[in-house]
Amino acid sequence: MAHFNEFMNQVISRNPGELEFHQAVREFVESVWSIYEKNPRYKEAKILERLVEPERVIIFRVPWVDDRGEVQINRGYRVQFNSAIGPYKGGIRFHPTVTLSVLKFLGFEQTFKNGLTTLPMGGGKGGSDFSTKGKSDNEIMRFCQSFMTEMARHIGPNTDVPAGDIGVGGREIGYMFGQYKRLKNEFTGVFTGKGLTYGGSVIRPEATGFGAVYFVQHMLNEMGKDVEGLTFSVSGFGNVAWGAIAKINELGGKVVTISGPDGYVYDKDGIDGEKVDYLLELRASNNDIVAPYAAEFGAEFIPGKRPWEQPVDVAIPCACENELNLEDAEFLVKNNCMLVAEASNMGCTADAATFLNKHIVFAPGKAVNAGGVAVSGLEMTQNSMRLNWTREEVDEKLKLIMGNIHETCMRYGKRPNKTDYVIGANVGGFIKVTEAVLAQGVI
Ligand code: 2IT
Repeated sequence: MAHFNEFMNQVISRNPGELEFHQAVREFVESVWSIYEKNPRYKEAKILERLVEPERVIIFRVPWVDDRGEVQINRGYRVQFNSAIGPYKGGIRFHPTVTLSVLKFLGFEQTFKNGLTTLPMGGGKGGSDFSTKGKSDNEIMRFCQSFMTEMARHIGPNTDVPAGDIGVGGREIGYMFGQYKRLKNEFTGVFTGKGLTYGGSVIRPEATGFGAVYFVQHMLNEMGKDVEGLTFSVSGFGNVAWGAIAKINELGGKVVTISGPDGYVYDKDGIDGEKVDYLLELRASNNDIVAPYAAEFGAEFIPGKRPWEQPVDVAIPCACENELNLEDAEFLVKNNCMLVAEASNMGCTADAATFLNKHIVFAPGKAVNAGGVAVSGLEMTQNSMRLNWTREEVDEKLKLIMGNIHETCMRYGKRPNKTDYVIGANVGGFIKVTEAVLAQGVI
């Protein structure tokens, strides 16, 4: 392990202060280190040293004018992490917590996640410290246009294909896609998550949540169990939570929590029917709070807390990185939770993930949430073919892909009494990307 520590020290000193990036690299490299050590082909080519270095990082000024006529300045980024297996692919995040470190961790994770999907997509991520909270539609449009005015010169349907992420949904994608088309005078599949009237794919909004639940279904089946009759806690109230909740209901499970920056909602009767649609209204309101749900449906609202203190069978973090810490993990295990699946990227802190992986069944974001980017890949295919598949066709492909990712995790992570999904996902993604990097020489 001495060499591992040396390797990590180098990563830390080359990327000072980038804590989220260090965390993502450490978790990944820990999983693949023994394979790396044993394989002279990988070592001589300095594969790991290359994989932790983004191919390109673009940082730019995003000036715009608010509704009062005041000039505002935000910072924009696109991290083009790895293009070994396809054009850079990954979302755009608009949130005040966006930093270079956050986007590098996300771009790094995205590279291996995309490798797991079996589709030809490299890894990238972008965004800005801009917040849509409290902004008018016109302000959001002006910001998106300014952001795209710079980003347009760095992306393209065969170069880099962004999508949504936290703070970037159908509305923001529409504005950015529109500006790109106007600047380039080209109608191409340069963005995924587009609206259905202009090249978007059915099921893309639901895909991350649906895919996560398909993955959890496979995990449960391995344990001789099923979604039906189980109780779930979910965090967040955006796209991912919404899709997951809808699918859990469809499969006969019950979801009792959602959460926001203001606290969490406990709905003992289950979040189903019109309550699920209400989540879309909450997000569209631009207020970033979940308390109104409790008032609307007579549920309990617990301010300032996270949902992991509630006893459930399965917990699915759907909000953001490091949203479930060791204390939360200990609570869950003590309350007999049997499975935690990250639908958010790096949803658990490092010590929480280690604890959960040791005591119960745990799966990391890059496997669980890959359904989102997988349907983005299917949107790219449909755009290239200039046709649209039906809901049934896309859903069938999404199910197949999630099943394949689960199989990959089993292939590399199967242990005598349970599957180590962290090892399985990291090694599966590593081998796919590494073989492509090796074949293309020192570039
Ligand atoms: O984290 C993710 O995988 C996403 N935000 C989706 C990326 C994509 O290109 O659809």
